[in-house]
Amino acid sequence: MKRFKGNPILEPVPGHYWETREVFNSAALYAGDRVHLLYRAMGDDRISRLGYASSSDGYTIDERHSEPAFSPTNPCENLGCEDPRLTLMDGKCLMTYTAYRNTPMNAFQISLTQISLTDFLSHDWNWGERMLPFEGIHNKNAVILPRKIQGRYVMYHRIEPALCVAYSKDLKQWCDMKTVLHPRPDSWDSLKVGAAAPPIEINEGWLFIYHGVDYNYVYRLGVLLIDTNDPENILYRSKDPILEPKEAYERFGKVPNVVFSCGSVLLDGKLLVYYGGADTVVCGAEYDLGELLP
Ligand code: BMA
Repeated sequence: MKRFKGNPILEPVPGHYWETREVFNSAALYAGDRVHLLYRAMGDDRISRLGYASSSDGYTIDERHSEPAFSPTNPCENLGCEDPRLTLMDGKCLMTYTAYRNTPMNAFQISLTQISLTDFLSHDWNWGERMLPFEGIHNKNAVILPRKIQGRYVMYHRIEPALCVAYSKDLKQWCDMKTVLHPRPDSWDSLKVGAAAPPIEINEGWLFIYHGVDYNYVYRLGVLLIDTNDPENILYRSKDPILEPKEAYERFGKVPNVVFSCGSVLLDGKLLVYYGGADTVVCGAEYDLGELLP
């Protein structure tokens, strides 16, 4: 495990009203020879919007927009759109995120939308309909597999405290929900577990980074390997975390002791993992694929 030398790679910008306070928890997508990041940003109004930045090598940001790429529009997200995850499939970018609202009381749920890859790459933010796969259910951390299995989309999501799966033919109706991963007693992931980035297909199966929380509310990352054809069959779960808060930018910030990832890309045999440090900055860490696979 190696943290990027340039960490943090994104910090708040005092001149941008929507990202003056914190930037963190970034989705990542590799397309058109670039790594694209959509990150969660907060300003003085405490509402989460999504900002856009990109990189030609994955390590250094060489493009960053001054306006958000995605902002709340629905009443059910009037407190913000949080923790985006992007999946590229059939020329479309599917985006899942947490819709957070304060009416009639504070509540969060998963929302799902999409944009064509062409619009995404030309930064024409023509996002489609915002759908609520499990309307009214407190749920977060949804990721969609980049390939259908037996004709159905596969989503992992998190109903506290466990990681669940659900299936859909049309992205609207989701069914066959099941729990696939529970917290482990006396471990770094003893309180709750949830998806990090959407799983990546490799020869051995689906490489799936997940987050675990312990009773001290320390957020760490671990790794799972899932059966290529059976999303419910977990072949491997790392005993130890692969990344935990150690650096000052992970230990101190709005929420201390947090590494939280929503995006990773596989580039030249290296997994680049983008993560939020202490809910305040965007960072990166890399792994040789061989290191991650026991
Ligand atoms: C989770 C989410 C993340 C956040 C994490 C740590 O519940 O809200 O956005 O990074 O808590 O505070």
